[in-house]
Amino acid sequence: MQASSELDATCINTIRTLSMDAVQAANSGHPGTPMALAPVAYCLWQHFLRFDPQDPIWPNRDRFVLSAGHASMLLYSLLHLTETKAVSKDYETLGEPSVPLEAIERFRQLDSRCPGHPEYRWTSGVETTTGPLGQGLANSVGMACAGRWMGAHFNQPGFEDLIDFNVYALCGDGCMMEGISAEAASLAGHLGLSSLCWIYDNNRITIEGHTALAFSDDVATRFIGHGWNVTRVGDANDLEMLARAFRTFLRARDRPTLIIVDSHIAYGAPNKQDTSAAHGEPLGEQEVRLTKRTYGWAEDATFHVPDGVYAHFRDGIGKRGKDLRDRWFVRVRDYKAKYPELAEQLYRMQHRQLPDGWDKDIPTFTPDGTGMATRDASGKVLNAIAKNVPWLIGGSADLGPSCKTRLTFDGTGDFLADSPGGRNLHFGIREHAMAAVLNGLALVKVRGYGSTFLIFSDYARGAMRLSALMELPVIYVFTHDSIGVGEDGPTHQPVEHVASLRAIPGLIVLRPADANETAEAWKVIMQLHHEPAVLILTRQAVPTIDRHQYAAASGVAHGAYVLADASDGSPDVLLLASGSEVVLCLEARARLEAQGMKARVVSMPSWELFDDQPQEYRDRVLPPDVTARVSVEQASTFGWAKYVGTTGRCIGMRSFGASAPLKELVKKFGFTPEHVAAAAREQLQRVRRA
Ligand SMILES: Cc1ncc(C[n+]2csc(CCOP(=O)(O)OP(=O)(O)O)c2C)c(N)n1
Ligand SMILES: [Mg+2]
Repeated sequence: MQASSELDATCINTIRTLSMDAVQAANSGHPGTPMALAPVAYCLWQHFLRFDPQDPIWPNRDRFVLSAGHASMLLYSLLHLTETKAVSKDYETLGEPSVPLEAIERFRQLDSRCPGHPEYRWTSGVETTTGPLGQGLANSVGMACAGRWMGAHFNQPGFEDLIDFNVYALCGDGCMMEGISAEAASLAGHLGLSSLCWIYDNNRITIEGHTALAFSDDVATRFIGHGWNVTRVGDANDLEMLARAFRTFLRARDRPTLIIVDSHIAYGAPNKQDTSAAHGEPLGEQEVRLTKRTYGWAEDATFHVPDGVYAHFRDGIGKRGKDLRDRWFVRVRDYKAKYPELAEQLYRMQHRQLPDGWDKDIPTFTPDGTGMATRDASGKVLNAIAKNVPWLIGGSADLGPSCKTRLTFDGTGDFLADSPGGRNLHFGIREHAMAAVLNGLALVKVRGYGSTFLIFSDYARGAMRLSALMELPVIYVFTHDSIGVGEDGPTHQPVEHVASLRAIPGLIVLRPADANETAEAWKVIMQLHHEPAVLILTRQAVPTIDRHQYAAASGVAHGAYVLADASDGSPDVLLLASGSEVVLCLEARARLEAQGMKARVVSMPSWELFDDQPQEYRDRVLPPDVTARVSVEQASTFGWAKYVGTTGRCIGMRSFGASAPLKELVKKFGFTPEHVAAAAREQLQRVRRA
């Protein structure tokens, strides 16, 4: 490789000027970092990244994550100049470019393939959505875990390198400061993820100014402490040193690599280089011209791609990527002949399909007045499903024994540095990284689940929101779902969590009432392709409802269903509940019926699924003319008015909980059959008075 060939410089300056011009045209965005990191990205993409622009979803491609998502123009410029092709939602490569020049000209405008920050599923070649700093780094750890696991599972004698992709992530000071990067780095170091390479843009600038204001970590020492291989490039423009650093990474066998690159934000801008002003605002027309002059660029040319640039990328990453990709598919053909079952698994996994018979071992639970905790039912169902879905893997943030998410059947094992084929992941007490790692798994199409107590979903929320935004079918299992936790007290009793999860668009929240609803919830979840799901489960036992007496649990698929109706099918009052409060409503209903009042109990495990039903179904479950309504849920009442109306009554939590035996808590907070029945009676009186 020629370190300073003119063509290299032209390509690098094309990335820089496209980025400057796009930000200037949009009159918003972040020009400085793409300008500084253009040589780093160029060196990586042109000479190392195993990526085929013609087929940007080839399964064994190296992943490139731009964790510093504000530098999005860097990625868009690369996708444009490498002529990366668009891929349809059905995984078909389309002939058209993913990022045409017009998209760059319309950076940050409505419907442009170049939104403010990179968005997965919107722009082909964008491997994950980034913008919230640190998330991309943690995603990259998940991707590397997925690669590790897939290698252990799919690579076979004669096919030892079928899955061996590397994962590169580019980050800045902001990513380094965010706690999630520390969680993720600690986990990656522990697992010895040698396919992982982070590149840290050490420009010492953030929005408020010099990092001296808020950051003085010795990053190298910190990462050595995390068990990483650390190397340094003193000048972001030194292609030879950059190449050497990447080669050092490629030689690493037992640990991840951090490359610290010293750079100058807005490199080449005479008045803005090394200033925070270059971080998040356009350079200004005049400064753009002056910078172009520094680069030896035509000052009047905008969005200019000089002759030979496309061809140079075609000859570099284009040719190398296509050769690697084509050779890989030839190997897969041979693999298919030799290992047809594994090849079939790989295909289905990549297309988010399930194996035939995936649900055949899901148990049905017999009616039982004592019943079992829904977390226990979930553990049994999860194991029954995982037995038949080999690429369903997951774990817990150190609460596996409580959340019942451990896979216990033969051949599961632990996912560790020296046992990468294990299916039980151990995230350690790192909820935020756990959720982001799950996103990383899902981006590589490994089906992942993670568990903790519902209360600690707060610690994972930043990444959960991105599961939803990226439309990834990640599975969250959150147990200890309410004041049902009892003696642990208000620090461990979720109140606002269910409502706040329901508020995330696209996230399917399920809070099943008993063991059979839990089984049905898992069935729904496994069949989701583009939605993450949260399964909210009890710590304490709840009765297993007699489905001969009451409606079938398969109603869960509709989100809400009539569990027990008024004897004549024409109720005076509706009792709506989810989870552990459903049986409570059955008891209240019996009391009301004994007093001559006709009540219907609606089990409502999932608002999102119910809201998706046709109006006719929703009206059948919640007849509009029955306005006497009571909702019962051991959580914030926020949102229930949508179903009970402004005249209905919500029984729920309006304060934090308390530390006491559950028996006392249900009395204190009104979760007793007497209280629910009394509320229903009041509702009936109100309606009769009206
Ligand atoms: C979680 C999160 N917090 C805050 C922001 C807003 N933000 C965007 S970039 C940035 C500064 C980042 O500094 P650095 O990573 O050093 O990037 P540079 O300016 O060097 O490109 C901030 C605070 C964000 N995107 N994400
Ligand atoms: Mg910085």
